Formats: sequence, structure tokens, C-alpha cells
Amino acid sequence: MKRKAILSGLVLTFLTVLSGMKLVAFVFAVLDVVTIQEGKSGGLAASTLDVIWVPDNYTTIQAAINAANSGDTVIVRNGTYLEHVHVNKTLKLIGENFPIIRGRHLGFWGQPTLVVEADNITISGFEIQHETGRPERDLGISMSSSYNNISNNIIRYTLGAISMNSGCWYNVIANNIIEQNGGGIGVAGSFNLIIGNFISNNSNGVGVGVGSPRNSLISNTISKNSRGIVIWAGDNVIYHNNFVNNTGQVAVDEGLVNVWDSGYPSGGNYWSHYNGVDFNSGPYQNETGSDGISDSAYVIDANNTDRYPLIGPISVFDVGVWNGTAYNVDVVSNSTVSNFQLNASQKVIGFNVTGEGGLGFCRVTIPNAIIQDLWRGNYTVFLNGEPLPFRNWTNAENAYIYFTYEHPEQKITIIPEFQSAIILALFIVITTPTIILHAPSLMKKNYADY
Ligand SMILES: [Ca+2]
Repeated sequence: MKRKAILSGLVLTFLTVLSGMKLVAFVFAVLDVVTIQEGKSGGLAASTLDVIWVPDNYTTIQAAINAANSGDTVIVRNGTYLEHVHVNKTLKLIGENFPIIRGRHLGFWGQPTLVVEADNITISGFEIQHETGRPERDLGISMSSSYNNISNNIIRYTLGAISMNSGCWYNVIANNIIEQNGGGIGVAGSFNLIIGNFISNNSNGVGVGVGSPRNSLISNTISKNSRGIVIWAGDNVIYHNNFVNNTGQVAVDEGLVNVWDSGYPSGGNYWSHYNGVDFNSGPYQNETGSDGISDSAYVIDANNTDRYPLIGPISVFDVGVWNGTAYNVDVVSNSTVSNFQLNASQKVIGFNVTGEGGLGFCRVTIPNAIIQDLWRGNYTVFLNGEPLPFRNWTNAENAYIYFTYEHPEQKITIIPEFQSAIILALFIVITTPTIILHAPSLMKKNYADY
């Protein structure tokens, strides 16, 4: 029975990672598992532990991996580890406070700091580097397997931060910071999900290789790379990404067809160089009234069109798990969005918007489950405590709420329609950070903070 408890704890831990909750919560979950384990074993040799600590049980990460059994968790404490790490069994490799794994240049180019070779491996919470810096000579993570989860890492100074070899399926690459590498993320295979990453100052931000269809790239911020995204395959889906000031934003090999939006009103991507206007709305952009989506499509080439380019960058806020499902609230805006809060007990979503003069706009995307839970489906928008006119759209998943205001600075709150301004007054009075469901962290997916 104890063993069962440990396993279910680990499963829960894995789901927690998948659901995008914060690393802190994740490590606590693992600590719970350790407590159960110690209660049972009273201190066994490390090779029989389900959770192995580095350097407590083994001084190097590789030694811990070598001693681990498939299904174990290896937790690495903060520090700098000068290693090349080879993960060839199903493990969870978890960093505590971002330990650094730094590879050495061994004389030939392309040596990875981390090799991921078995399926169902989790790598989370590390800073992965290569010692040589620029010019980059060696890889960060080299992957040749499937069903892996690479999340909440920082990867710098490598020839390629995350590099898939052909035939990698169903990998999740989420919420990583990938900067100052030769290549950012190289996708090779299918059904991989690249989501919520910040990819900047690399040569190529993202590359999708030949013969690699059906991958999804969603809600990444891809900025200041020589080339934002380069695609040598068709039938991939790319939406809700911010393409910002890349020397070349996008390149698709000739004749290949990819999908660059998720329909209306969900929309496509933000392209910093694309100056679309926004006076109209609707699937055909022929109805009067703005909606945060360009009135004209962004044509990449004859086979690739973003039908619904976002008119401002998208920021994604993790609002936690509701009835077992992890949700985000997205804000598309030409303002800087800060102090985002979702207060479930007060039934309020609030944030600040700032900008340099002129008219600001927001398009807030809120999952229907939250709209129902918080507001029984009926909500209203306030600007500095006064009602603000808004327009809204709904599809099967979300409500999309659009409104405008004058810059430079305003406070937005969305509250239940059927309740009075008393709630709003309460919300304004209570400013303690404890009401923030998920405190801002290094990995917060907020465009404005990056
Ligand atoms: Ca429009």
C-alpha cells in the first residue's frame, strides 16, 4: 500500500508538471513523496530509493542516474555541475533552484550537455549551458525519444538548445527560457508540443525539420533571433506566438502548407513588423467594431497565411487548476500588462495597463469554465472603478472580451455583473500578494516582463 501511495504521488507530480503549475509546488510534491519513503525504509542504500538526491546520495548527476531504476526521481540541489549527462532510462530529473549543468568542449563540435535517450523522461528546473560560450560549439539537450517533458529550464550558450533527432513524438517542450544559442528548438518528428517558451537572441529561434508534420507551436515569444522560425515541413500548427523583432520573422520551404491561426475569434500570431489595422470584426472582418485582430490577413507566402493576426502581443497568465484542468487567461494588448491577479474568493480578475499616450486596447481570453465558476456566465468590466463599455465573443472554449481606454495608465477589473461595486471596493482595498493565485515567478509567461 505504501508503494502505491508513492507511485500515485509521482503520477500526481508528473501531472502537476504537465498542468503547468509552478516549480515550487512541484518540488513540494516531490518532498511529500520523500517523506513517505523515509517513513517506510528508515534509510536504505541509494540504489533502492525511489527518490535520489544529488549530491546527498551521489555527488554527480550521472552517478545518480546510473544507480537509479526506471521510474525513479533524481532531485539535484542548487550548484554548478560540470558534467555531460546521459539519461537512458525513464526518470524525472528535477533541479532545485536551478542548478547549472555545464558541458565542456571535448574537441569536436556537437557534444551535448544532456542526452535524452529513453521515453517518458522529465527534465525540469535546470540551467543548461555549455562552457565555450560564443561561438557556440556544442548542443544543450539532444533528444532521440518520445513522450518526454522538458519544462521550466534555462538554456544558454549552446550550438542548439534543444535538438530532436528524427522520429521524436509527443514531446512537450514548455515554459523554457532559451537565449543566446546557435539554434533554439529543433523539432524533428510529429505531435510535439512547443508551448510557452521564451526564445530570444539565437541564430534560429525554432526550426522544424524535413518530414516533421503535425507539431504544435503555441504561445511562445520568439524575439530578436536572426530567424524567428524556419520550417522545412508541412501540416504544422502555429498560433498565439509573439514574433518580435527577429531579423527574419519566418521562413517556410517552398510549397509546404502550415496552419498559422486557430480560427476566429481565437486568432493567430502577433507579428511585430506587420502593421494591420483594426476597425472591423467577425470571421470575415467585415462587421463594424474592433476586435484585437487585424482586419487583413498576414500572407507569409502562397501556401501560408495567418488569417487572424493579433494586433498586439499576447501575454499568457497561469490561473491554476479548475476542476482538474489547468487554465490560462490570455491578454492581447498594445499596453504593458502588469500585476495580473485572479482572486477566486472575491470573484475578480484584475490587472494594470500602461502605455505611452494614445488609445490602449485589451482583448482578454478567459476559459468558459472560469467564466461560469466566477461569474455564472455574466460579467462586467471596470476601469479605475467605473463601468467600461466592452464587446465580447464566445466559442466552445473561451470568452473573448475587448475594450479600449486612454493611456498612460489604468486599472482594469472584471467582476460579476450581478454583484455590486462593493466587491470592487473590497478588491481595491485588498492589495496583499496573498490574493494572487499564482505569484509572479521567473517562468511567468508574461510577454511584458520579458
Ligand atoms: Ca479586426
